[in-house]
Amino acid sequence: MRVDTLKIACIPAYNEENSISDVVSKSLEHVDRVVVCDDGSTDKTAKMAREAGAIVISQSNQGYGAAISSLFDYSRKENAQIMVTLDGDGQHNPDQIPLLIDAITTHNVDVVIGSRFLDETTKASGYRKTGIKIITSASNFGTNFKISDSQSGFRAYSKNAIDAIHPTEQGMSASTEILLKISNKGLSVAEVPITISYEGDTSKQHSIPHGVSVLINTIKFVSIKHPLPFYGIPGIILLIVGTITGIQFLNAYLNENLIFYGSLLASVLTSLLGVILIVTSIILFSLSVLIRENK
Ligand SMILES: Nc1nc2c(ncn2[C@@H]2O[C@H](COP(=O)(O)OP(=O)(O)OP(=O)(O)O)[C@@H](O)[C@H]2O)c(=O)[nH]1
Ligand SMILES: [Mg+2]
Repeated sequence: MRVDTLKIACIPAYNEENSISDVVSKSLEHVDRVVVCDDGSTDKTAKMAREAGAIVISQSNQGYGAAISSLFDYSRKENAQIMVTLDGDGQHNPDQIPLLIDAITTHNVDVVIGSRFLDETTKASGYRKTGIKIITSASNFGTNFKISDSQSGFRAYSKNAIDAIHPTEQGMSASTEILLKISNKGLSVAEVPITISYEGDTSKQHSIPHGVSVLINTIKFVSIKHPLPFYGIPGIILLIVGTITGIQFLNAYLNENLIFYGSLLASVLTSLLGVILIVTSIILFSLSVLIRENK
């Protein structure tokens, strides 16, 4: 194997003893090395992965993002030219690894995302699809990308991307965090259609709490990246509403000697909230400019 063309498949796996052997051995047909990050599994995931030919990184259970971060560190240290990530639960088809690698080598993009929504035959259930679409729209707002599947774990990263991205989110929000970092670093992204299997029990977490927590984190990332519209616009609207209510209160008091305590309270509270949001947007914006300049 020539080190200057090293291609590694990286698989985060948590209690995947039923599927990991198959994923590892099929992946080995398309890359030089397969690395599994076993994140404190309590079953035979590590043993099965090793027997199937993978290098296994073991660590205490910290979450999907922590495993992805260790896999980035490994690929960077080994000077990998291409790193492909795929799930260990068998939902991704390792025979599609070349589709992602080819997009990097022939089109010279930095990151390729395998999208389950570009292939008509994908059978994602309605609410799961809706959830991913909502998260993807929020993520696209933050990144200015126009991708269709921000939550796909089937991705390929070029050496540029491996060197530039250091994920810090420990949980499932790492997929969005990485997209934000790709956008901040000015790396290029493309999508290729992949298939995904929803047969059997593949989820590590219940879909709804999982989706809600990823959405909240996505909004957090986006709000930090675009503080002026995110906090400033609602702030201005609240301040306008507060001022109008205040004027109405004063009008009634001065012209008719009536005191509407409700409007007085509403006016003070909305104006105060508006001012807090406007100040927050300015502070966050100034901080982000400072950080960017320091870089
Ligand atoms: N190392 C590690 N891997 C994890 C952890 N949680 C999930 N994974 C792996 O990450 C992959 C994706 O996890 P899933 O729970 O299937 O998440 P998902 O595919 O986005 O969700 P579903 O569509 O509901 O299956 C699988 O290979 C899991 O084994 C973790 O805490 N540590
Ligand atoms: Mg899964």
